[in-house]
Amino acid sequence: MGGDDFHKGVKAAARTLDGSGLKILIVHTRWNSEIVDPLVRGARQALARLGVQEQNIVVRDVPGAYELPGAAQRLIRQSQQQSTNLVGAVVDDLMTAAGELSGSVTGTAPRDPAASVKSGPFDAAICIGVLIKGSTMHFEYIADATSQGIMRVGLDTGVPTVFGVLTCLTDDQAMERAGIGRGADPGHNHGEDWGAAAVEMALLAL
Ligand code: DLZ
Repeated sequence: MGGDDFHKGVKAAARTLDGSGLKILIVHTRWNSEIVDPLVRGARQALARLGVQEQNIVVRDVPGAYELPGAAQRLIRQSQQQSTNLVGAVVDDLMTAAGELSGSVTGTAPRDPAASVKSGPFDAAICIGVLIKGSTMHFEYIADATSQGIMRVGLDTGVPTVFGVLTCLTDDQAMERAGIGRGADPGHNHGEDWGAAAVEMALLAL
């Protein structure tokens, strides 16, 4: 490893990723919002580039990084519970069929499946936040709890949950990783990688 051909960061997936059938949750913090907001934008841009429909991206915010795992778990569980409501699903299907039938009878255009909100649970989630070390031990405790918590959300719910939390020693480190660095090179927006990771993990199959 090393030398001019060394590629730091994630190599693009070998297979084509089609996110057009996916529903993705983004939970982000309001702490450090000047850095978090560009990261959220980067994630959304990657999702759009991979075909995820705008209406199938649900975005919620929480105060700080410590709240990310609990919020993500609650929202994922809600989406899973809603989709196990079989009566609702059957009614939904019947309504769709009736709408399409009436469309064909009246001559109006059939429903465009690409433009509709996908029902069912989230296929993946992305937790986005920025922790910047201060002069106390707060950083260590929150970073540890948040990273462990986000891992647990993914394993316990079965929904891939991307760790989109920067844990930086300085403001400049965080800004460079959000693509808004103050130097000549603004850096790379890691939110783009997180969006792509969510689609890749949602589509993971044998
Ligand atoms: C308290 C705190 C501190 C000191 N630093 C950050 C930070 O850099 N990034 C962040 O997202 N949140 C921080 N918080 C807030 C905690 O994550 C949490 O919101 C509060 O402790 C309330 O539970």
